[in-house]
Amino acid sequence: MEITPEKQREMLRLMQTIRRFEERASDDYVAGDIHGVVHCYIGEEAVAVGVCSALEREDRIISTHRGHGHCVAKGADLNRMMAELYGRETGYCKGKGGSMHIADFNIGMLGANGIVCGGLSIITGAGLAAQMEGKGGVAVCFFGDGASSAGPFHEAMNIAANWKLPVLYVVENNLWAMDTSAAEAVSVADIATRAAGYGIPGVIVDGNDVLEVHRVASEAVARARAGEGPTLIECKTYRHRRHTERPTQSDARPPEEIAAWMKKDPIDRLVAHLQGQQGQLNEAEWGAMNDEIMNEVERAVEFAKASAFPKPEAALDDVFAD
Ligand SMILES: Cc1ncc(C[n+]2csc(CCOP(=O)(O)OP(=O)(O)O)c2C)c(N)n1
Repeated sequence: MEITPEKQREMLRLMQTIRRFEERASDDYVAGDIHGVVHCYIGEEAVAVGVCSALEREDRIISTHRGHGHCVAKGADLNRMMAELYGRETGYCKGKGGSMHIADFNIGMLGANGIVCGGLSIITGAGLAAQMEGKGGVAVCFFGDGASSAGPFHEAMNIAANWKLPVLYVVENNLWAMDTSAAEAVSVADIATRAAGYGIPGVIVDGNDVLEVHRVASEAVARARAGEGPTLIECKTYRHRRHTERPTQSDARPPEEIAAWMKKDPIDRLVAHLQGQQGQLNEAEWGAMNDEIMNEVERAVEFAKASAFPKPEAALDDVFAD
């Protein structure tokens, strides 16, 4: 299906929003204004945006420790996101969750998750819920190559395949799980081939090509809505940054590998594509879009800084287990 220039520009805006939001979050984290830990999605924006732009607001997604991109792509509010990173009571979790625990059920964002592979079982349940609701909803799980070797991945794939649940399992294969390379730790060259073990389609896509990701995701969404069951989509991509933004964070990746992937930047590629199509995006429009995004991020930081920290007496509010 044709992706209109308007939709492509919207995808670009979302990808650039993720990037600028995270660049600022990283700076503020290093400056000591944000506590906990920040994992950046920079370099992988085409996956979240390509997939989420194939979804409806009611469709549900679940994310990982590297979750800001999925939140933005699904329509989360930047102010509340930044306030959460800043630990303020106006944040999505009233400032008690931080970067790895942003959720917004109103937009179908079931949450980021600090437990590697923690989202797989939850989203499979969400897929079952969507099937039982009978309204054609789908559920999408984003996870990493590292998570694809953990037990819940295989259990989830089996049950979703068996019950034909409307789920997209989207593995973001960025070649590394912290300092462990997928080449060493994953038993197959292409994680998508694991789908064959469960009798479902496995698709490999260039995860830095947002239009291709969108096309592949749209097909899987159509299958899911038609009751034909889950799809495993492997997006080949790369993170531009180290595993976390901690100044002391190690990085085992070869510099030449990083340099090669920087040349495949998903945002540069979409800009070049739009500029190549006469009149779809000129330099002034791209500059204006970027300025608007920078202002939006700045406003989110101001919102966060003007918000109060949660009160000590609220420490046990919203605690569901003890
Ligand atoms: C159950 C569990 N084990 C280990 C960790 C520590 N840990 C955090 S991120 C990470 C690597 C995850 O790699 P991957 O799934 O490929 O995602 P990526 O970081 O590459 O996006 C590990 C081992 C954790 N958070 N949870």
